[in-house]
Amino acid sequence: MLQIFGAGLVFKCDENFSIIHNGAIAFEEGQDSIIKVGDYKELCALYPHAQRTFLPNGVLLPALINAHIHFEFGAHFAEFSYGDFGVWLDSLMQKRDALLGDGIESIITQGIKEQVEAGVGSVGAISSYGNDMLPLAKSPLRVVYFNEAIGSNPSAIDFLYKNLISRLEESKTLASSRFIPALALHSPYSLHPIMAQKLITIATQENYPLSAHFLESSHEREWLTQSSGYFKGFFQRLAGLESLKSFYTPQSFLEMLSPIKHLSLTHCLYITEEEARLIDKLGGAIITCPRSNRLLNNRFFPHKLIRHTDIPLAIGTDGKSSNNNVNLLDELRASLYAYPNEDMNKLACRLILSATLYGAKALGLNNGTLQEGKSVDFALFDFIKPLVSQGEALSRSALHFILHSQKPSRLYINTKAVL
Ligand code: MCF
Ligand code: FE
Repeated sequence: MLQIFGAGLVFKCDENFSIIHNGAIAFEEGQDSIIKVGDYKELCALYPHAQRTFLPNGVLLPALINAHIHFEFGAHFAEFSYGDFGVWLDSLMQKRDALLGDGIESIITQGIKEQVEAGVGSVGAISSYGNDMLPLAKSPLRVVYFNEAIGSNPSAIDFLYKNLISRLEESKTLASSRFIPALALHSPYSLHPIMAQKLITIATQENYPLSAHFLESSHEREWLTQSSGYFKGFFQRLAGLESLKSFYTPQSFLEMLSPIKHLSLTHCLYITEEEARLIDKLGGAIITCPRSNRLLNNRFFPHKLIRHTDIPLAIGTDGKSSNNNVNLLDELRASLYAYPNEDMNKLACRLILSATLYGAKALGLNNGTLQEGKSVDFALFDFIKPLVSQGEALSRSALHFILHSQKPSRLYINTKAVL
């Protein structure tokens, strides 16, 4: 059965942030490929037998993409300390075991529900332990499932590597167009190069998306460039490690990632312009998590760093260990207030692209934009009044969308109605 979904405003989420007034998309049920995007009336004339839905006050846009989220970190309430990465990490290490107690399933289910109810269709899920694998595979979400590797102590590497490979193998048995196995290197300060190299080889051979936390804190920059500061004490306390030297420089870490096709680096709060150019050369994406960055590092990603590059800037909520919730619409709202020197309407358009087009680029997905041939992943939000009145510029609707959107009235993922 052919379906037409339309709205008073359609955000195509292409590079120019084109908006169609009274637009629509057409697709065949069960076929994950948009057939046509255009004027609602024209589509109705073209496909007279299609089933139609039209919301005159609504906004139709690609289902949102939360490019970086940890579903496993959520079993706590007001337990972590914020304001500095070292203070946060110490508080996390102290409470780590308690985080993974009973009830983890319901916490993950709650996180999935929060995604759907914010209009999120795809997630980049960073999995530290594998507890979120089955719930995510069974969920309606499109999931790029990043099996995360961590471990700097050479004596533990064998065990940690085997554990990671068994998680990866399990995730491969669940692979589908909606569940994509992938790999994550936790960060340059926490992963031994032997393990990193093995995983990069696997990701390259199998064409897995690969993600890493990168230069999130000033402490990380100090450790990578001078092998001193907070992390020196951290490793001494952790394992009494002998070789108290960083495994990489920022540059050597990035260069090691050069064979990866779908590369994303999360946070990047402390990269230099030169490192940004290198990320650009590698074809990498950056994922920013603004509320987490404010809480842990007192900083927002400086947009000027990537102004002269083609780096896609995607957005994520991070996990509940560094946020009050994992609602991507709240993340967009918070971001509006993070850049007081930027033009508000232009910023709003860019933020919506970071949650759609650039999220898809970061994760290597065929969605995030309403265009023929793209996946049938879309959200339809309804409002009590149109977001633009007659004679006003359509582009002002992006800001009002971010301010007022709560829960979509329809959400389709992989051609299936989820809401
Ligand atoms: O992105 C934030 C902050 N930076 C690094 N790691 C995490 C974040 N949220 C959760 N984590 C997890 C990470 O996956 O923390 C654990 C790892 O399993 C401990 S090491 C910081
Ligand atoms: Fe994270």
